Amino acid sequence: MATGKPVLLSDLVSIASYVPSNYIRPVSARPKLSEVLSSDGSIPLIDLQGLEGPNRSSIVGEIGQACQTHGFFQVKNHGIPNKVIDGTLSVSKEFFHLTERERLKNYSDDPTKTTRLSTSFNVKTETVSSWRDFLRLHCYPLEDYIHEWPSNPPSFREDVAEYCRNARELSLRLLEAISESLCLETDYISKALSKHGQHMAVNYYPPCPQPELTYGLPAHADPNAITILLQDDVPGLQVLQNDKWVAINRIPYTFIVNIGDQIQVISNDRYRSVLHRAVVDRDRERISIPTFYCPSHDAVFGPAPSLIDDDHPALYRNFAYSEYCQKFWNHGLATETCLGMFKN
Ligand SMILES: *[C@@H]1O[C@H](CO)[C@@H](O)[C@H](O)[C@H]1NC(C)=O
Ligand SMILES: *[C@@H]1O[C@H](CO)[C@@H](O)[C@H](O)[C@H]1NC(C)=O
Ligand SMILES: O=C(O)CCC(=O)C(=O)O
Repeated sequence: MATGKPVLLSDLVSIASYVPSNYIRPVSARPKLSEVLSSDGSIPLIDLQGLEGPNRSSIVGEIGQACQTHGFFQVKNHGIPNKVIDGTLSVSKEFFHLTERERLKNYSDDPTKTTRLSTSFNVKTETVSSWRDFLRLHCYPLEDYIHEWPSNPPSFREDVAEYCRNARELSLRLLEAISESLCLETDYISKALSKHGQHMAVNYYPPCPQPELTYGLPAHADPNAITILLQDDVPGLQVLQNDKWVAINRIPYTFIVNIGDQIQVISNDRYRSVLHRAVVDRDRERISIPTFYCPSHDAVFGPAPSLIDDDHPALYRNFAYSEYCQKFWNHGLATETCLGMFKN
């Protein structure tokens, strides 16, 4: 760590006016930014206002439809106060603006650590790096992890914990709605997650002099159950829809939600865990904060029995989530998801 050479990308870029060779993707694997479609209207925006009222079944139906056709949707009137959103974004940005020495207190390249600052995706195994630094936190149960979090900026723990409690609440409401949309018991998915887990990444993408050569994060699907994405106003997320990359523009104070691999498995492929990626901006830094709502490691997954019949045979074998995670991290980020390894 004390080699004199910057460990984090954010400390390297202050001295680079070009993309160093270890960040450059082969020509065939570049983002081809000129071919990316613009988003407007391509991802459904769902109003959660009446989710707990008499209109529940129609909102549940909209959520199910979005999971089936897009694998992604946006939500408004989600119950997370604007000041919690603003506070989380601003304290996250402040963290990445602390001195290198201060940030490196949390540096580790060991992916098994429950709290760590690192760079790219998995520096130990990858051949090409990604244009990203990230702080990864475990968030549930909060009291087991919060003492490991950065204590600088001084309000970091309090602000981020408040966001985590809210994001968990929203995740649970959405998981209930998704269960119902599959005609499963309301708590079916929640029970399938066993003791539940909640992880968060605070992604920091510094400005990049040549965005067409590299990724913030290359295409991947999420291995967990459901992901809720908070982001600032700099675009960067792209989602694969009908074999074309679509750039998603943020609507202020909404969240982007996507289905992870475990819900695709439970749904026996009725719902889709869709590839997405992050590209970087020439002039502006970007912050994105996904909450990964997860099973605990002992949870066992397979298609829900009520979704299997002669016309819809079980597409996956049963497996433990711990096995899935191990395959995911060894596999690296790749355009084929890990789901193929668990097919019947
Ligand atoms: C239910 O949905 C209808 C149609 O979208 C809307 O007009 C009505 O205000 C909603 N009712 C409640 C209680 O949210
Ligand atoms: C992270 O840094 C804070 C200081 O900001 C320190 O108290 C905490 O123990 C560190 N956590 C880990 C896991 O290194
Ligand atoms: O930065 C983004 O918008 C996407 C982040 C993401 O996909 C991830 O962290 O897994």
